[in-house]
Amino acid sequence: MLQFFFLASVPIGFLFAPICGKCYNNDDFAIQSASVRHHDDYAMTVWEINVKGNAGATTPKPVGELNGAPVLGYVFPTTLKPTDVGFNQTEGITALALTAHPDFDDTPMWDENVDKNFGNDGVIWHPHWVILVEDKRVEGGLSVKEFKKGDKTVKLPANNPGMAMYMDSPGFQVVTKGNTIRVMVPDYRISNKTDFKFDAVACFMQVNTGGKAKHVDGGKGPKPMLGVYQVYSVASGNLSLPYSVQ
Ligand SMILES: [Ca+2]
Ligand SMILES: [Ca+2]
Repeated sequence: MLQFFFLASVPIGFLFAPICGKCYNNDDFAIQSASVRHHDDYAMTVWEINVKGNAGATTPKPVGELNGAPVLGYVFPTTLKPTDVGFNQTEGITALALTAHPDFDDTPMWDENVDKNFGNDGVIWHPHWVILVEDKRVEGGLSVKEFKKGDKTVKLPANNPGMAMYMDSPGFQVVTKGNTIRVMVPDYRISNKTDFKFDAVACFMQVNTGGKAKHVDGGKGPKPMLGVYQVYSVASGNLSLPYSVQ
């Protein structure tokens, strides 16, 4: 009982971590190589990122709110077209982002931790299709492309979480083991494309829902809904998307 009162009397701020992008820049995000291999027998590609440390072992500490919520990601920018994965044709880079974010769940159709609650899986590494665009409002220089709610020209894949950005939650299996994080993508989910190029990026992102959000850059100026604030490592070193599917 004493312990209960002690916990209950702790100001809420102490239960959550301060927002910190640099804190997560460790070997778990130091990319050493990346590959995408096609497996004829299973009609799928297996996408892998190898890091110096333990892939997926570091996840963000919750900050207790959606606004400013931290998101860590292993991202594969590709030369796939937005239409290959179910979006309308639009300018930007089609990327498969493996993410973890304990403050919110954006996979209402999936229950990745298998506890029958579909709304509590944000911290489990899971994939998103996103369209990335250049964005000078954030230090990482990229954000997920947004659109005006109700824009009739916008087409999103079936498992999009209903936000006004080019994002889908495709539900592909993600596995972390040792220094590797991998995701399995059935061929039909990428329009049977096996001739694309790709790169791999480890980065820190943050959500902005408007109002007074705390961002790692001090929150100067307007912010994107989901922006890249820090790039930890890039497989190619220069984001040239040099790698081919094997
Ligand atoms: Ca979920
Ligand atoms: Ca769950």
